[in-house]
Amino acid sequence: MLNLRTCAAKLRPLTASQTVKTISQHRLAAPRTFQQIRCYSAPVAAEPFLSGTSSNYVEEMYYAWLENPKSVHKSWDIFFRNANAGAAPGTAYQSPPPLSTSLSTLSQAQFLVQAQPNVDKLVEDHLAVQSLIRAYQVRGHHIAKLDPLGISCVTFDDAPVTVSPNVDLAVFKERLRVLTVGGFYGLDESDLDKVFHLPTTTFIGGNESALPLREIIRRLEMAYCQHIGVEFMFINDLEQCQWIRQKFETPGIMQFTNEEKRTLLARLVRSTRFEEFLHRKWSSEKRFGLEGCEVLIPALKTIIDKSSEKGVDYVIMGMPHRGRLNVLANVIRKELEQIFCQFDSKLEAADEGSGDVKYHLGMYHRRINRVTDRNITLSLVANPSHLEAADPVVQGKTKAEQFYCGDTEGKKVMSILLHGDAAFAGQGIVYETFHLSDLPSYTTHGTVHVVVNNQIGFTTDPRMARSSPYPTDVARVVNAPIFHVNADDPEAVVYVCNVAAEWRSTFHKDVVVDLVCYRRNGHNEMDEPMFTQPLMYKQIRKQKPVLQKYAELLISQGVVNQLEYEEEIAKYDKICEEAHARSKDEKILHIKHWLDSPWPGFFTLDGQPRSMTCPSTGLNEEDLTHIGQVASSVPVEDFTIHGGLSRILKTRGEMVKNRTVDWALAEYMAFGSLLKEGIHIRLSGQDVERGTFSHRHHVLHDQNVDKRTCIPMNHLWPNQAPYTVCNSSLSEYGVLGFELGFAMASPNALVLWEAQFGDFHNTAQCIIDQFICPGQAKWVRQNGIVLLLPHGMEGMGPEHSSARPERFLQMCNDDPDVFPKLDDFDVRQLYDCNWIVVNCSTPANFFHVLRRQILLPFRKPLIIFTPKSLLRHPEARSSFDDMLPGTHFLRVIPDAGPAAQSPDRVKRVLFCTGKVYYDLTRERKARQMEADVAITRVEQLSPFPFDLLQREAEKYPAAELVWCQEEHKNQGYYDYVKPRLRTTINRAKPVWYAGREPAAAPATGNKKTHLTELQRLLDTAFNLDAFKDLA
Ligand SMILES: Cc1ncc(C[n+]2csc(CCOP(=O)(O)OP(=O)(O)O)c2C)c(N)n1
Ligand SMILES: [Mg+2]
Repeated sequence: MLNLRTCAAKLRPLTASQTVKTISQHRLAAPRTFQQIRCYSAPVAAEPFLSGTSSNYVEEMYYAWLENPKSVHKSWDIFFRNANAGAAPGTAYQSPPPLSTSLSTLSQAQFLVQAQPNVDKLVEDHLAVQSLIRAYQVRGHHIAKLDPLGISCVTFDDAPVTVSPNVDLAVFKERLRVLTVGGFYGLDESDLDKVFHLPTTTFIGGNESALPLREIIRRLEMAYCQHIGVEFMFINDLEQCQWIRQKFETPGIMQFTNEEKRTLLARLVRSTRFEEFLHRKWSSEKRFGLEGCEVLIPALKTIIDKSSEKGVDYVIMGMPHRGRLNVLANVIRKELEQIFCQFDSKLEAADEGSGDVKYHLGMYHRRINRVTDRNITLSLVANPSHLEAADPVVQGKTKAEQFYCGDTEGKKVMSILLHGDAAFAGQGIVYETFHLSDLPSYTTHGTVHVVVNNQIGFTTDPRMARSSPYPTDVARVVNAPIFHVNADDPEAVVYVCNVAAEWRSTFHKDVVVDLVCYRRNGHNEMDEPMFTQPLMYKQIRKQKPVLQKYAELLISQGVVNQLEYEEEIAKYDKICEEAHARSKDEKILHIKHWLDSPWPGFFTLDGQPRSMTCPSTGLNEEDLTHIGQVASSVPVEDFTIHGGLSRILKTRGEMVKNRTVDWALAEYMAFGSLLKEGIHIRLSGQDVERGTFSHRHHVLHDQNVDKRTCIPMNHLWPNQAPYTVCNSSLSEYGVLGFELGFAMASPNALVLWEAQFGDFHNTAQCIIDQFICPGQAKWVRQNGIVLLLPHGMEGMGPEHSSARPERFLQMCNDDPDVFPKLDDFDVRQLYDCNWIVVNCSTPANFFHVLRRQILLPFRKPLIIFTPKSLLRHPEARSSFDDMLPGTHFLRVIPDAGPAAQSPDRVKRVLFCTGKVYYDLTRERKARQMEADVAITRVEQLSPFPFDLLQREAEKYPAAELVWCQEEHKNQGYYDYVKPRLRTTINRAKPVWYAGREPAAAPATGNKKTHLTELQRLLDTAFNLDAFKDLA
């Protein structure tokens, strides 16, 4: 918890240079006849009042004096004249002359000698008032009445939570002690009616520049200590701080018209009655109701209305379970019958796949915003149970939508993220997502975050769930202002939501609205909260629902009458009843109706692929050559690249002349050719621009000009699609989620995420397990994201070696025991699978699989285990011939040597995948066993190439079948491949294993052991007696 010491630290004033900047912004017109305060000829130590906090005040005085010398006290006038005249250190301050003496009659010398004892008190009082104002700005939220239950879970210190709003110094003494830490800065009862000049860092004065202390305190109380707690003074940008102060301090700024109040009431009616309706009809169904935070609906609608007014026409939202159905119904406006029919357990599923529970499904809806009369599209992204996992996905989708509509500043497309208090504080992905918010290739130009802070997470109290006072403290890292608001004050909520939306549209930065509320029921409707939170729930039972409170307020104000209120309720209840009646006609549940990202035009009207074929992924020689030439050149003038890179480009150029490609060039060819066809390509991940292994070099850096870069890929063709390559923050969960979201937005983009090393993908496991693997099954949503996972056992130790192929393969949905039907097999099989897993052994195949990803008539995630040492392996090269028109991705690469020429004589077929192929061929050659042992490469592991492998197995009737891998036996591919190979051959023969023993770690840390293990597996692979005794 925040203690007094940290509070005291927070009270530290702005630095003088900061203050000068703000003040100068506000007083640009002031003539600069005097040096800036920091440049006084009198050193700070020599003028005791010119230190720390007081220097701010002195600067205030100085600027006031510049504008009008008479506006400041005479003592200041003399001081500034003296200082301006170059008074020696310590002598500029002199006591003022007697009031009766005219200043003009005094000589310069006289200024420097006369004394007046009261000035110390005067300066101190002014400083005290300024400190007091600042204390309210910094710490006012600590004592604001934020908790509707009044049991505040937020303890900063012993601050009283509720204090009478009377401005009576006696009452406020304690309150101010808390606010100001060191007491009331020496101000006294007698000072309450003294008038104080207001600094430019406050707006409480309205049109007045000075106020009596009593009024200053009253206005600060109104601004900072009612139902809104504004946390913003940590923001580094002074213009932004001023903007917020102005929004909350300006007297009378929080005014609502009667019309606005009625709209707010109507929205609360809908929110409240929707939950009541569900409760009445399905009292024992889980719905994670919004009771206790019904104000969320008007809050979101306000943010959307205001954003629409500011020009936004597409809002992408992500949210957890709490109140999700209500948001679907009343914010996104999903047809109520579609929601209600989800409660009917007898409905049949129309779509293939698992489907998902109703409070996880997404939604996309375009409509007219009634308040602004402008079109608005709302999309709620489907999400798993895993709290906050959808955050980066929403951001990625938002970025993509901005990108595709040319919205470079986020003026048209924005995201809103909702959070629970426990999840917001607890889940690290929140932090990872915040850190994307200001990165050029990841920013969505400001997200409005709304926290449903019901002061509980399932059964756990905040004091056990977080170490920070608020659940929102994580947002401080990106300087996002945080507006805490008592959710039982709907007008305060709507006000801060308006400010939040305006903030976003003004500064394009994140902002947080913390709705401090309660949860009327248990975690879900079946739960008993009194087991664990008895006192809290006793209080909640006494709590009047917010709708009732607000209706009573408006009736008492004469804004509505009882009858109108009741009619509003009856009107909405009727809407619900009618929709319920209609919902009974629904017989089939269409998950398709819950799609969050439709791809218009990509599928047929029934949502089917336009064909079940894939054209050749080859490319004509001319294009291959052209891309190769650009890849080996610097396509801009006067650009000096590093000498080492010149050599790399030269080698590339030679390869192109020889009509060959290595891995990097193959990738270039695939990307470059798709860009020509209008396919946007986005490659993101840690250090992807150069490539972890220094092989890619997609961004060239001028060695002489700072930050001057060139991306040759963007200089390939006139009218090509743009290429985005971006080094990411050091996050896997956040960035992979983001790219997945980016890939959701359009089927006409190739979006790739590359792990630094393949094993690091496990810190993004939730995105893989919850979205990539089952996304289509749960949400009928396709996604063509590509994961590039560097993988290979190269003696680098337990880490950096394995991208864990076994994990991906274990999650493939193809049946190991069923030999599939083979009509239009290769594409149909891809259509049916949940993702594609490949490990290419040649650059050409890598080229083809990347292009196939786009040329397929549907989208599937693609997992590629990519090489490390093969990037530079002289044999891992491909000829242009393997990439020309008519060529395509080879799911299996059969042996093409002596073994294949005389297959009957072959004694063993080694099936393998990836880089071990090169070890095996080297060994085979060394042992002169090319006619005895065939080596078949399985390039596409999943979906399993049953058809081609059947052909391979049948081709060598006398051969033993062996699966060979460099990974340990319990890892890699063996457990996946073995049963499928057995099915392929109708279990006619055993499938033997040549590879490392089972192990806990993916690889040894000892180089020698590594080499010994490798030799041992090669010995087994080529020892034709190895399995004799086992047969
Ligand atoms: C990553 C993750 N861990 C655990 C859970 C289980 N769980 C579901 S809801 C919940 C409590 C959430 O509390 P909060 O974020 O405050 O939201 P509330 O339910 O109070 O609205 C938990 C722990 C989950 N869904 N996701
Ligand atoms: Mg909660």
